[in-house]
Amino acid sequence: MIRDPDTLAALLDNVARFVRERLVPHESEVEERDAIPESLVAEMKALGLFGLSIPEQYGGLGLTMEEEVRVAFELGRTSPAFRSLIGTNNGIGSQGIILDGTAEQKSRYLPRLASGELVASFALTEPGSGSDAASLSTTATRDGDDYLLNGTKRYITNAPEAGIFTVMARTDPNDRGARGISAFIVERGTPGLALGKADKKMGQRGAHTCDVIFEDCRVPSAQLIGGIEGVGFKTAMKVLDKGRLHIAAVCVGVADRMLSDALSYALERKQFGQPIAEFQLVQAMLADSKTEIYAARSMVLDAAGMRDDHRDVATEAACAKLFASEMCGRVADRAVQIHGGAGYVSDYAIERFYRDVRLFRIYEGTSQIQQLVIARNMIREARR
Ligand code: COS
Repeated sequence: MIRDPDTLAALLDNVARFVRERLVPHESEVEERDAIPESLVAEMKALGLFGLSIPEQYGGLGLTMEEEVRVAFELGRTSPAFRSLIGTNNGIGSQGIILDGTAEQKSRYLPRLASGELVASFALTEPGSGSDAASLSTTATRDGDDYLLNGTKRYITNAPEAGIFTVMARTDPNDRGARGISAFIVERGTPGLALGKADKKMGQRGAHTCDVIFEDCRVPSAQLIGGIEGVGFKTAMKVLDKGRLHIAAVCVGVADRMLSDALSYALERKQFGQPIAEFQLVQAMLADSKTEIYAARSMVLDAAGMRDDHRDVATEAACAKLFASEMCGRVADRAVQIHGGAGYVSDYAIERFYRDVRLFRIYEGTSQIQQLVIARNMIREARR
């Protein structure tokens, strides 16, 4: 963990400069080619971006949650596709191993995830189970010393790039709920594991998702996370608590970028003889956006600090994700409005961002799931 303020300031500075000088100039190319240039991936590896939240003993930077969200604020200031590539190694792809894995599982996989040699994906969602994650139907049936996995996972981020998958599957066919689910680490190339064709998405070109299909995929029992059956759903929920905070931080960063683009445009663009930034109706959109970004940023930092203090942040992470992702959508909409006709054509980055940020309200739990988590926790607390 960095903790020392000067070291953290230097890291944030480095990331901000990398985003500004290396990533922003390649945004259009990534959009057009639907791919991040290999040279940039190599630079991201060299900067340690794949191992931000992986403990130092495994070669990562071991950032605290507060430090990680501060890095995410900076990484958010460019196309979300860049963040997405390193996102699963720092978040949902690796956290199951970090939080609940055995010592052997950690030492086998974490160093290669930290360096970026290996990309990890998180395979929870299925064709028939999205928000109702506990109803998943992929099975893992014990067969001697192995498990046989059968089922299909859908919209799996970074699956085309992944070297390992954290897979939630049902080990107890008699328990149709959360307690029948276990988590496994499945390596790419395992016979019986196949990938579907890459999804055509609304935005975030350069970030890839596809189906992951298991057909009698034989996985040794040593790949069961933590070596314990029946706790895979809890592992997934703990992973998502952290993931939601990270996504909330990215929303703050992207919103900040969209607002700064809108402000530059409003200062440049003249109508009725003056820059449109002089008009109070435009100022209202700028001011509301600034205020909401500040609110979301404060929420994210507060919740991150709570997590670093080892407090349960399921509610606060959901609040932060709900508010920050909805805020990001409103800022995107206002930023397009400020750009006027120019905001609707792809000469300006805002047209791309508007499509890219739509995903934030959906993945790692929709806004409605965040509302449900928050209200349920409130009710449970009140009844105690
Ligand atoms: N941390 C630890 N444990 C948790 C937890 C958390 N944040 N949230 C739930 N659990 C535990 C519960 O304590 C419960 O354990 P017990 O059976 O021992 O009591 C178990 O997990 C089941 O929880 P719950 O009863 O709340 O499950 P439900 O199926 O009713 O609902 C929701 C769970 C809807 C919150 C969950 O399915 C969810 O988050 N869905 C959205 C999935 C998602 O985000 N998908 C995105 C895919 S990844 S990009």
